[in-house]
Order: sequence, then structure tokens, then C-alpha cells
Amino acid sequence: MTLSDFPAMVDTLWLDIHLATLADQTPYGIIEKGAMAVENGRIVWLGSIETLPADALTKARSVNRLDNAWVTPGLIDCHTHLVHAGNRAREFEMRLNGATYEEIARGGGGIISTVTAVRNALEADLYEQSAGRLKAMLAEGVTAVEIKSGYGLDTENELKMLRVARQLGREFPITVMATFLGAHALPPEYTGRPDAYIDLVVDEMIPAVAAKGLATAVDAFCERIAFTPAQTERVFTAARQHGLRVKLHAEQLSDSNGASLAARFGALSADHLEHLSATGAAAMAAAGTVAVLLPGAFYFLKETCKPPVDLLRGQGIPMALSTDCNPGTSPTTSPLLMMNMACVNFGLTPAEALAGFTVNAARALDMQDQWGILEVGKQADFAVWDIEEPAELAYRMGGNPCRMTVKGGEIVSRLSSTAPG
Ligand code: DI6
Ligand code: FE
Repeated sequence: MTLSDFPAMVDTLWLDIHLATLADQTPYGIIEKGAMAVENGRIVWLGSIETLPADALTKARSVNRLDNAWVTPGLIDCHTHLVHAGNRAREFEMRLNGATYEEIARGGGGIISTVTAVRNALEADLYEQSAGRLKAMLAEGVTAVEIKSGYGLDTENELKMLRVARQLGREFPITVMATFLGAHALPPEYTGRPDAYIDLVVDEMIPAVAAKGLATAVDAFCERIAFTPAQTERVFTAARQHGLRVKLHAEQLSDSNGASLAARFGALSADHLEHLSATGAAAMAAAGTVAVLLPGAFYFLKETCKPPVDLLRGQGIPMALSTDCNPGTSPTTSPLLMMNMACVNFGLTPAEALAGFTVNAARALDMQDQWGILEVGKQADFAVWDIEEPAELAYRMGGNPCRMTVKGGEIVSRLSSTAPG
């Protein structure tokens, strides 16, 4: 970057900041004592304060001084079931009082209890309940989120969920990427007829979702307790026919060869991966499929088999992290808590954890062209943190040091620090 690169006029000059750009392989891509200029919602200059032209202040319509706060790319939560109704706290309590998952499921609980709640919810109620969760994410620095359907399990209710996701994207200063997850679980009316349900997903739901432009990707749950690789393949084939990208809940509870299947379809990501094999990892590496790790579900299910992080590192597979925000296995809206869990339980470094919610999450959503790092030309979506060093983001267990969230150069959320001194 040369001095002449500073534009004639910028909307906002951000000063007295440290930057964790995530733009290079050094941990965090740090620029201490930096500055950043934004014009028309995009980053037009960033660098060390020493390289800022002396007349830059006169070229800025406004100046924001942040007294040495840290700035990171806006966080991207790339795997959520954020749109849902009700909660499963009662089930959580029953399990802790000795009931088994099967007993709960037979009593109409488990994932089907959320399906029932979503089917019974008016669209406006579903929106309101989901908006509360999105608001919490916004306050923690999130500027983009992926939201899946998958609790409707009939055409009408799957479309209802996706419309709510779209409305959230319109009402909130957050980029929403919607994913169709019709093949999440078998709805009760199809008990014993999973292939007939897949017919419905393939012949009716995917064409409807694509025609209405309600999702950019299709996901499925490939697992002993959900859908087989053959059924998943039918879903992916239909997705491809309708120009939709694919991703997969793969090897969460067992190795079903889901990651290899996903890679064969050029999947954006394979998610969970606790039981990923070396063969699956090699297929992902060859296909450029991102590994999305979900430490909240691992924790909440008291899983003991960890995702093979060394294998992923060895294969050079980008690791993203996400909340998996859902009422059954990961009732959280906190990326920072997930970063802490990923470090403590999976052995990620704090820098890998931050990359997991920024640069690699952008790759998992195919939005790396404009998002995920701080660089000239990228969207000016960033989070401002009251921390002394970047590792502090993954260090704390709870608390929210996010001073402000900025979307397209505009401050869209402000919070006074609640982090202890
Ligand atoms: N894996 C999960 O962890 C969630 N969905 C999935 O495919 C669980 C969803 C739920 O229990 O409501
Ligand atoms: Fe999930």
C-alpha cells in the first residue's frame, strides 16, 4: 500500500485502533496502532497509523476514535437453526432426572417437539422468537449468519421458516444466508416411509424453495438416526439440478461416509465431523470443502469423540466454527463461548478460533469475496472489542466485550462492556 492510495474523500476514518485483519497466515493478521477508512460501505484504506497520509483527517467526512480498541472482521455464524419456536429446557431437565433420549422421543419429544412447535407457530411468532436470538448475536459482533429450515418438515412449514429467515435479513443489519434442510428428520406422518419423504423433499420442496429463491444451499442430516447416504445423494442431486450449493451434517454420531459424499458434490462444508475418517478428510481437502466444527453440540451432548483437528490441519482443510444455535443440542447464541469451547475441548488455538468465525466461516458460505477479512475492497463489516489482545476473545467464559458492531460502515449495535476488568 502506498500513500497515494488514500482516496480523495472518505465517509469515515477509524483511528486509535488495533486491527486483527485475519488477512494473512500470521496469527490474526495483526496491525497494531492502525487506522481504517470506509467509503460507501467498503474498506478503502487500512494500515499502520505511521503510513496514514498527514492530510487524511481533512479527507474524512467523519472521524471515529476508539481509544485502542481491537477491530476484527464482523463475526460470521455459518451453521445455525436460529429460526425455531419454543425451547427444550423441560427435556433437558427430564434427561438430567434420568429419562433416556428414546423415552423422550417416544413421548413426542426430541426434534419432533420442535417440529410441532414450529408447525403450530404463526409466522409472526416464529419471527419474534427468532429475532430475539439474532439480536443477541448482533450485540456480540455478528454481521452475517446462516439459517437453516428443517423444523417444518412439510412444504408449507419449511417455506414458512425460510420466509422468516428472509424477513430477519431484511429487518436486521445482518446478512442472512438461508439453507434448506428438509432432510433433517423424518416427520411423524412418514414413519416407516423415509423414501417417500425424500420423494417429497426432492419432487416438491426443493423445486419450490428454488423457484421462490428462498435458499442458496441445501443441507441434510446423514446419520443412522436420520437419512442414509443414498437418500442424501438424492437430495444433493436435486439441489444441483436446481442450482443450489450443498453442505452436510456429517459424521456427528458415527462415520457414515458423509464427508466423502459431500465432497463428491463439491460441498461448501461438511459440519460436525466428530467421527471423520482420514478418507473423508482427504476427499474434503481435494474438493475444497470447509470443515465446520460445532463445539456447543459436542458439549451439550457430552460427546467424547473429538473432531480430528490434527488430521484437518495436516490436510490443510479450513476449519470454521459455529454456534449450531438450536433448541435440542446447542441452545446458545454466543460465538465467543464457542471459541472458548473449541480451544479448551478441541485444542484449537485462539487464532484458529477467531479464523473459524471470520475468514473460514466466510468460505463455508462462499462469501469470501467480500467478507471474512479486513482488506481494501471488502465490506466494512466489523466488530470493535474492549480487549487488550485478540486471544482474550477465546479466553473468557461468558461476558461480552463487544463495544460495537459495524455493518457496511454504519454502527448498528452499541454495548457498554460487561467484561470484568
Ligand atoms: N444435528 C444437531 O445437532 C441438530 N440437528 C442436527 O442435524 C439437533 C437439532 C435438534 O435436536 O433440534
Ligand atoms: Fe446443526
